[in-house]
Amino acid sequence: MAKFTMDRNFRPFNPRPSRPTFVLPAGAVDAHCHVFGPGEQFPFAPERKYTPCDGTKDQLWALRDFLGLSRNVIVQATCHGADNRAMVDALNHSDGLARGVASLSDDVSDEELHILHEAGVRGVRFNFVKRLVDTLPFDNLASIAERIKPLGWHVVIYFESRDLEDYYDFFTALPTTVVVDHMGRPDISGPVCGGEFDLFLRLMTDNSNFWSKVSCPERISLKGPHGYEDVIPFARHVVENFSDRVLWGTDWPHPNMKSHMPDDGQLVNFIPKIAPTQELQQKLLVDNPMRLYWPEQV
Ligand code: 0GY
Repeated sequence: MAKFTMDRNFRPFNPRPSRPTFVLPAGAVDAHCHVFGPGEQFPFAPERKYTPCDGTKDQLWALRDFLGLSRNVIVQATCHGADNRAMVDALNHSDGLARGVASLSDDVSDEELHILHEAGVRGVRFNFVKRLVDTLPFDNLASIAERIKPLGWHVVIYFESRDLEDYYDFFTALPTTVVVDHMGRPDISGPVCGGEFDLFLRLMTDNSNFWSKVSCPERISLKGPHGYEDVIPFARHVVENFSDRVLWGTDWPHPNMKSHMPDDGQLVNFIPKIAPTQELQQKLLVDNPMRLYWPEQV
């Protein structure tokens, strides 16, 4: 049985988050979270760039219930490579309350796609963050996108803002709905409008098949753990301008956080700052994720 030791600089998640003061609407979805292992049961991938602590499905359900969430979208973490077994096991033990986003190799079989779909996978993630993965060539990714399109799946893309220009044409040629992780990791030292963030806003404005997660203020903030105030104008602008195409998630168990480990209760309290009305909160937390991940129940 494989034994894994978490990287020395890997920060484990906060086991005792605060209880949020913001009361989530009924049916709220955490649309970006992961499971890690447990490594002994679901080994981490040989090609991984980090070895995390375990973050199990039962711990994820406990967090969901504690925060007042109802459902999860579990995004395959890079430490598991294209071996989706830990994520699929979580989906299969979720009583239908979790859906998934997989990582695929380009030789994935039709049978495997069928099994993933049956388990509740509704998207594939293409990751362009170099510290996390060796990304497949564009041609291979394009052929994966063509394969998953007939299943009604979407593509989730994770990249850093400085790379968007290089990837723009590839992204906009994708044939499905495309969901951007964490607003494309903006450099928020610039302005919301009139600086580097303009390219991301153009991507969203000119391409109605693009959605964005307004998640991870803890990764984007330049100020650290005390409220993430500097992220608010960026995330709020995205929520207000693309209200039917935004998603929110905790990003639990928060892989590779170096500066601090966020308090998940505080992340929930951040929501009304970026989605200040009940109508926006309902779209961000319930209506949008339900339309994308549980359309048969809408
Ligand atoms: C995130 C962010 C990160 C990690 C991963 O799959 C992953 O390993 O996505 C990161 O290190 O920025 O969305 O969880």
